[in-house]
Amino acid sequence: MRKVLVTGSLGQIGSELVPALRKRYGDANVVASDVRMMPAGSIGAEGPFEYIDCTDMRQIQEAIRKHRIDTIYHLAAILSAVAEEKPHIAWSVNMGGLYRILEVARQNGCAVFMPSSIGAFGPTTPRDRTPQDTIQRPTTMYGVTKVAGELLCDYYHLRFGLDTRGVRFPGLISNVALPGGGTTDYAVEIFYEAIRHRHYTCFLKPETEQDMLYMPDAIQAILNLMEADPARLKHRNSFNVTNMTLTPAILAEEIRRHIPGFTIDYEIDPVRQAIADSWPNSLDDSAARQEWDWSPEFDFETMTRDMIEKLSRKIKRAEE
Ligand code: NAD
Ligand code: AKB
Repeated sequence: MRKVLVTGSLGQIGSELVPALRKRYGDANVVASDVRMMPAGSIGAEGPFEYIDCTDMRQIQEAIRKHRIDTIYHLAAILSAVAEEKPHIAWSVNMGGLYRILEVARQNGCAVFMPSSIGAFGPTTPRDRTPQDTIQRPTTMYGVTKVAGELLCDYYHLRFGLDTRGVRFPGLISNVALPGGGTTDYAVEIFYEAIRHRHYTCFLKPETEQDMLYMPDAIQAILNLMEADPARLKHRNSFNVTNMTLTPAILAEEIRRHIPGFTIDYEIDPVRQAIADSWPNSLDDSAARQEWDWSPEFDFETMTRDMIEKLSRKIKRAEE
């Protein structure tokens, strides 16, 4: 049975990954951690939780030894929009944190999962169906840390034999935790606002194309990649994974089919628009399909229906 540590576990991905890992490996075998304290009744409650700042080697080392951890899911990071506001902090957390996680993993023989992003590509990358192996010259601090992180994980695998694996996620759409300050956040916010107010003001232009993935498929991708036969993996860090190419206008139209009268207008945020314009429109995920049988379940229609059903119930419960 694996003994798992999840860093940054109170964020958008961790809030759904921790319960999925606990279902698979048992509550006691999955240690959640974050630099924020766990709010009462949240995901850490049914299993162990540790306060860990991923830039603090001692805190990571102590938790790994105390819980005899063999696998680390390293989610702690600063996302793209916040990283442009605070590039020095983004460098320190995204690079400094990853380096320390890899070092402690090397000393203790742990496997490491690190999610990269479409943000690891830049304006000179082919924009449509971006290949697995292609030009990576990002122009954002987030992208710089993501491409360097992919290379660092590859280095630890090649040089020290560490079992490092990762995916490049597009924007993730989810209904458990809100996103943490990225460029694709509109695709989550729009659902909350549509249900609450039947109106959303979007910070990206209506025609901005970006790939998206629904969180249940993202969680399945993480679980499947980490359990994949290593002999089949030619690319380790990181596999393109994706599901649907959306624009704010297309997503708004689909939501309107479920919530008649929903309206959208646009107040463009130049910083986030520039980040989005520097990223690919869509990804080619055939390497993930070939090497570990990646195959998402949801499509645009089923994702939208599921989001609206789940969020409507959640918002109604919160208002009661
Ligand atoms: P998030 O912002 O929702 O959560 C990140 C968590 O990290 C937060 O709970 C935060 O408190 C914690 N954190 C910040 N600094 C820390 C530190 N110094 N030490 C420990 N914890 C710290 O992010 P997320 O969406 O869950 O993303 C997790 C990972 O997945 C990140 O590497 C992100 O780049 C990547 N990713 C996310 C998406 C997405 O759409 N959500 C897409 C591509 C890649
Ligand atoms: C962000 O917008 O920063 C993230 C990502 C795609 O990496 N959602």
